[in-house]
Amino acid sequence: MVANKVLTLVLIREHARVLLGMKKRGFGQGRWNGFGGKVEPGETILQGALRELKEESELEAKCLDEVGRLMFEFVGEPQLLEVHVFTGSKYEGVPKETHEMRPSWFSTDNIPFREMWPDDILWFPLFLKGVKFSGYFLFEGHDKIIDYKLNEVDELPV
Ligand code: N91
Repeated sequence: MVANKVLTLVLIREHARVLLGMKKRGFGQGRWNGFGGKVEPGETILQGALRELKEESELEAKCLDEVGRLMFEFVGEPQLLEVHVFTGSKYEGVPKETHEMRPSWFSTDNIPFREMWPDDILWFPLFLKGVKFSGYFLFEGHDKIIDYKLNEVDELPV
């Protein structure tokens, strides 16, 4: 059995806007993403989320809440991606372009779904509604979802 790869995804939300970053390299390149990445050995998932946010945007979040848990499977790849979705609205700093990401604020009624991962249009409405959610997406390649489950939940799995 292969262990899941644990990743974080941070969506900074302020009033009616959300901060996304255009991924300039690597996995997800050319798509607007939240900020995040792999959790390193020795750090908690929350510490990983705070670190990746700082590395990719130069923002220091004062508080992050976990609001979603998404599992991604890619046909032909044995390892599942276990993505912990965090949000927060209190931070210090000004979003800056880094070697990884070009940040930009988007109005919550103008999220650029056509330039995002195809699952985002399915779960973002739950995120924007402010409820917790849990999902599983099976991808063929990086553009096609061939199966999925998505639920609003009271509590995220531990
Ligand atoms: O970053 C955002 C907003 N979404 C996101 C969706 C994904 N679907 C599959 N993967 C690997 C994703 C990463 C981020």
